[in-house]
Amino acid sequence: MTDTTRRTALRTLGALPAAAVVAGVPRLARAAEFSYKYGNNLPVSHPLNVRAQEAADRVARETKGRVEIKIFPNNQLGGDTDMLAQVRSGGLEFFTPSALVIATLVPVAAINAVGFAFSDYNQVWAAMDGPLGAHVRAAIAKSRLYAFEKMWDNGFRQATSSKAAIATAKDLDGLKIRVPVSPLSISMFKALGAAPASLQFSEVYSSLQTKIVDAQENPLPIIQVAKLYEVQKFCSLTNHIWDGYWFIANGRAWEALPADLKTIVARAINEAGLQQRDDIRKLNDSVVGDLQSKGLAINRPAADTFRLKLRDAGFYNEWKGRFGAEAWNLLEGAVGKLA
Ligand code: X2X
Repeated sequence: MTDTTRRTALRTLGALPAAAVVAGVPRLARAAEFSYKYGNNLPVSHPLNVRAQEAADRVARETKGRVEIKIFPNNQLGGDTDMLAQVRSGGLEFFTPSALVIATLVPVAAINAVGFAFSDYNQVWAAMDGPLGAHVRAAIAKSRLYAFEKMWDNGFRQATSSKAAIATAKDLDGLKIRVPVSPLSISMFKALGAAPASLQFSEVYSSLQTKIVDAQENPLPIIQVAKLYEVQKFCSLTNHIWDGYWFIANGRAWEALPADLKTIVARAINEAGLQQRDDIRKLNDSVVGDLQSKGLAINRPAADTFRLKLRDAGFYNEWKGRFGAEAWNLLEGAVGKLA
């Protein structure tokens, strides 16, 4: 290839939708034996998409083109609720719902999101790579979905607002805050006195812009890549929920793969997940300065007023009942007594 034809080829590639660029590998003359679609709700620049693309490239290489994974980022295939329906029906083979979102189908999956449960990443990964994660994966399998072993990181969720900084639980009184389509998030923000509304992530930017809601809550890397600083003024580092993504596959599609290909795909996805966790940890350290420079006022509230209000409102006892003793004991085994 001459330089000019390479440049032309690259320009052509650049003009195609991301999903048509298969794993950075030239299209083989022969179609892949297993051509799988993976959808997610995040912009392409988020580490989840960067690492997923690397995993897809690796799968294409190591299976010699037998397995192709095409990525549809940024809600191209619809919002979370739509993608969850598609991965169940087989219209989509892979999806990464947040634990909050897959909990609309597998309720116990929200257990990692109990408010103010985890205090740091050591606790998070010990639990999710250990008995608590195994418990949730077994529950996901009952819905005929396969959950890969390693969860990917979304992060500790923080609150942003166009109105005022949140310093104590009192500041949440009546606050119109967007939360994901997640019963646990609604219950928690109601217990805290706020007025939460469930919206899919695909609607967050515009609902803040048009003031349907005044506040939202997400991990810092998402606030950054989704440019929420353009429509918000305050960012309060509440760390109220630790949230992660389950990398899931349609059960039938997963079973259709021969064992040797399953091994390659699982290794590529799980190892990319570990790298993605590292990316998020590093981003968490660097992103605060970037968000400040883009105009967000940052504050760091203490957890005590929030925890107390949740306890007084009966939030922990209610969810202990809803998740059941077995799951709750696994959570408390990892983080200490909550209820
Ligand atoms: O919808 C959200 O806020 C997000 C992107 O964090 C989830 O996937 C739950």
